[in-house]
Amino acid sequence: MSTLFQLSLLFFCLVISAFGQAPKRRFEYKLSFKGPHLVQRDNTVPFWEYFGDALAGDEGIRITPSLRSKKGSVWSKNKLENNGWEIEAGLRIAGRGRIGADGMAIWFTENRASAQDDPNTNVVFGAADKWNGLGVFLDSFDNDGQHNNPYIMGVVNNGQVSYDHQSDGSNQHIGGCLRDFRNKPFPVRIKIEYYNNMLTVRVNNGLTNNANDFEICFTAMNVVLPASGYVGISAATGGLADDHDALYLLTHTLHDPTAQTAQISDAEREKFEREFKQYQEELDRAKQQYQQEHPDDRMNQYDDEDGDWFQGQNEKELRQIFDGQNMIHQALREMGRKVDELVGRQEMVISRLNSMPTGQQVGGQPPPPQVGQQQGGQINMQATIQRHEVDRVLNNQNSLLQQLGELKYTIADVQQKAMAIQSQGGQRAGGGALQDPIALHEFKDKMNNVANDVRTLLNRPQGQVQCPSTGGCLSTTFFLIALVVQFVLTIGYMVYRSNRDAQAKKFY
Ligand SMILES: [Ca+2]
Ligand SMILES: [Ca+2]
Repeated sequence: MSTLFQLSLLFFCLVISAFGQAPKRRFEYKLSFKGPHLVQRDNTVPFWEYFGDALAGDEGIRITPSLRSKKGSVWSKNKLENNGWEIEAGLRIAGRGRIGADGMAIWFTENRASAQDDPNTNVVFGAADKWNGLGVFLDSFDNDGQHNNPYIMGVVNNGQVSYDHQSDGSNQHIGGCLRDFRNKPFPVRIKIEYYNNMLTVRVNNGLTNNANDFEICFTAMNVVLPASGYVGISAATGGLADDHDALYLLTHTLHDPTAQTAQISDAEREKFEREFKQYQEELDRAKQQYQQEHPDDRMNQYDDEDGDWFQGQNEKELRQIFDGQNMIHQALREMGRKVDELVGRQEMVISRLNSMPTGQQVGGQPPPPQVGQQQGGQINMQATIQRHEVDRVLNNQNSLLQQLGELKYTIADVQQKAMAIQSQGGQRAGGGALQDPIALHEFKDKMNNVANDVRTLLNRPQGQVQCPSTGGCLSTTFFLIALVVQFVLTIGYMVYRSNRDAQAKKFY
């Protein structure tokens, strides 16, 4: 049974190795472009031709500016002639609006644009309709109102069918995926692979800058494309407009790794690489010469910046933020790794510690007494030390509790005394009417004076009083009554005032 299993596993591995072997890739520099130094002095891009509103810069080709109703395209001068290939394009689609239009397309078609074309016929994202080959569309605008744009999709045409814009090609595409590709900090990258009649479109939606970050948008089997075709990128704007930039396009041909022509391919590759290197050197020389001739030219500024040719200030800041976040992310990952390492070490130490007493017990036979005593002594000592520490902590806590209790008693005592003082004060304040001996004495003196005055008046000889003949003179009885009323009022006022003072004191 196990032999059968091993045999089947071996067979499975052989099958995997036979079919899973990656194709050989060969870079096609005549079907590729990439900045910097993209344009030559005569504003042409080597091996490429651009049409319509497209404009080539040093770091990329602006297929359309963000203006209404613009169309542009860029096409390879040479044909891609291989039955397996991979095209990777770096694009930037940016606009101020929440919605953009119309979109962009990457082409592999039998025919291409020419200078004699009527611009009105370029109705499919800036290129001609009824194409023969493949178009991978980045459709920004939602024509059919299904809320499924921006959308990336592939449409294969045999040269007979008109593209249906009104339905956003929903019945014509062979696969697609919903991806927001507008206004991203990094270039949006589309990788189209055609090999063994299988078409795979992978996407990086411009949130990371890592070279290998791609996710599959769609895969389609049994796709038949022309044996050779031009490679192109086109774009169009409508009532709404975005900048559509093609930053680079890299083409590789894919070859069967087991084919006999591998040796010849290597030789060819070396030759092409040599040619490419010579070409690059030539470009660098031309650039240096240009810089010497035009030392103040703005072009020099762009040379120091990496792919920033089309970037505004905001995009640059966004990109810096994303770079910073990437760095933080990396640092966090590194920290996480170190923490894992530490945890691993700690576990190792713990497991070793645990194994020490167990080993002693499992040993079974009584160890030599000295060694046994030493080990036991060590372990006991560790335990005792720990017990001491715990005891000390407990003692500290107990003494702290005691101190807290004492503090509580003291506070209660102080509170009691304060309350006693308060109540005493209240009592004193309550008896305020009897408390004012000085005032009473004064009052008594005044009353005495009044009484003396009254007595003096009463003791005066009657004859000296010249009463008027009329009854208007003050009678003695009336005067005494008035005096008593005044006395009662004064006493009442003093009692009232002392009560009020006592009440006021209570509040403080
Ligand atoms: Ca559309
Ligand atoms: Ca739609």
